[in-house]
Amino acid sequence: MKKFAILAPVTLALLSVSAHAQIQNRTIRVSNGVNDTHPVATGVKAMAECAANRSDGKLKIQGFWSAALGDDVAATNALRSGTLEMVIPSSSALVGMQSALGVFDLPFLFNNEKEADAVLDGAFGRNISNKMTSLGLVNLAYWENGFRSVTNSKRPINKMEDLAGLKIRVIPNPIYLETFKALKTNPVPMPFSEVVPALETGAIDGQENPPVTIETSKMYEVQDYLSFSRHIYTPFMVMYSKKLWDRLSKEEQKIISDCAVVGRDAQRKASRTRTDEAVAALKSHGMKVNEIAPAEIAKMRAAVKPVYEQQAKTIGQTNIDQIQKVLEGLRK
Ligand code: TK8
Repeated sequence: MKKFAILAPVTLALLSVSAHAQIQNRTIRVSNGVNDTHPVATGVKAMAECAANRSDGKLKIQGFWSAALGDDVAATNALRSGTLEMVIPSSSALVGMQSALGVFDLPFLFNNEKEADAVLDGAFGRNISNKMTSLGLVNLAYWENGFRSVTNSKRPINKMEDLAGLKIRVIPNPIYLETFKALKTNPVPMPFSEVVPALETGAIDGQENPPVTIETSKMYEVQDYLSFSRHIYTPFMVMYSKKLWDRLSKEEQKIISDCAVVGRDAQRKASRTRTDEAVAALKSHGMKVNEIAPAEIAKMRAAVKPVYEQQAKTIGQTNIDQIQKVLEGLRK
């Protein structure tokens, strides 16, 4: 008893000294494919402020934009080899590394953002995040890219048949390819950083992305029509290099993972408030924007339904069953 009474305060003092020393001066680079005007920049700013506040300015998170450190795949590979700290890619771009991520690309899977948030922030999302660890990646949070719609330079898409024959750039992965084949387009897979130049030269007729990405990437300069297909919801993943993560102290890890969630909330809020503003801006730049009648969307849904079965081998039937079960539960 006596010994404890003397030792306890000493131990406590030592603990608090070491806790302080466990936060070092660090610059943490975070790579992005989108521009610094995208809502992701709002999220990175919130994440960086949070990390600075909680570390007395020692942890500095610095955003890099427009694929300056490489596109989604290249930058993610840099994390795997431990030469870059962080990346915020679309999950869809990484299906070649982790095929289970394809589950999020199933067409017309989510009905709204609320469903996406519940799935991504819940047990299903965590289970998918855990699958990234063996690849040398620590997923800290899911942010929002959003519901994707089709743009092109030829014609408005009012009915499913209007898509036929259009050369549409897709994210390189089999779920996108098969979805856009089922819609009778000519899908052309390429990394995001090549899309605007390819639209400019006319190598492709169109592409598909959420309105905020279309607007912040200035696609209105090279595209005439935006038609709201809202065919796939894409999350962004906020990942840290596992090699470098393992060199951080527990305190540093805690700050960065908490702040990725603080950033998430700011990012999703910005993404949602800015969607309508982006559409208004696209119109003011001369784009023709149209809704697609529900009956036509229903036809598209039916046309792409076989993709669920066709891609089960890639994605894993269990993953498809699990996510549908979660969604059914949410829809009750
Ligand atoms: C940005 C990409 C992009 C995505 C795509 O790095 O490739 O179309 O939607 O926003 O992740």
